[in-house]
Amino acid sequence: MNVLVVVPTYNERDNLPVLVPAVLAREGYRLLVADDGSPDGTGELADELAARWGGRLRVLHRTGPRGLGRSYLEAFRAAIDEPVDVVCQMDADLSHDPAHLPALVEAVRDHDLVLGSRYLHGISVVNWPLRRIVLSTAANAYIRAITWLPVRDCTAGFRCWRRDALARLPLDRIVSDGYSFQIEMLWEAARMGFRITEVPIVFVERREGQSKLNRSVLGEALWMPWRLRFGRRPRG
Ligand SMILES: Nc1nc2c(ncn2[C@@H]2O[C@H](COP(=O)(O)OP(=O)(O)O)[C@@H](O)[C@H]2O)c(=O)[nH]1
Ligand SMILES: [Mg+2]
Repeated sequence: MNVLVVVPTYNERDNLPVLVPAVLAREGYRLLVADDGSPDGTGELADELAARWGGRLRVLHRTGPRGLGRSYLEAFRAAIDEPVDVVCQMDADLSHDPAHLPALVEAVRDHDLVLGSRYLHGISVVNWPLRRIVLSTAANAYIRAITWLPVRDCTAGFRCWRRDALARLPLDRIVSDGYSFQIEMLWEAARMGFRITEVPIVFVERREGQSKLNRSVLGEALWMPWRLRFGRRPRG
């Protein structure tokens, strides 16, 4: 299977040089980095890495308003035109171990979307303070209660799509950013009747750089389930 891994970056210069060789160590894997003009120079560093890896690493330099959702949408639109079977998405901060990629890719053989889940067998997160565990599990329970999404980890950012399925998803309807983006994509996938499954991963909190989780990202994620459930979204 040909795999394209999409990675959004904002200030990840300490992490990207570790992530890139780990992903590209596998045959048939390519990378698309979507950088949002990181002030720390992650974009230039990604260009240097791209020169070293030939055509296997491409960099999308975004301009204009930054955002995780915006970056993913732009990268996914580029990804569905690529000659690949599978499109994966993961964070750049090494929270998502590339060693889990083959399990996700294997599971997508008979599914449309595979989630790398932190909540399949208890809670598999490393180095999270208790308040972050409570926040994330409570957020997931809340989202599932409102949306009835049939998965354990609705906000997972480690995912694997069949390219042809991703190409059918109505990307122009997606309005949100942050965690809310992951919820919205999952909702649209479920509405399309996609075959969705989860495989367990161990999530390790970043050691370098900073999380971009903030109040507005959280607020959007708490509001979005209601918008989805009652369909009060502007038509894209
Ligand atoms: N392109 C882009 N990437 C972002 C943005 N915000 C976060 N990211 C990336 O998204 C991934 C997850 O972000 P992170 O801050 O670690 O969120 P957390 O793991 O939930 O704390 C990382 O690879 C970040 O570099 C953004 O505005 N634009
Ligand atoms: Mg992170």
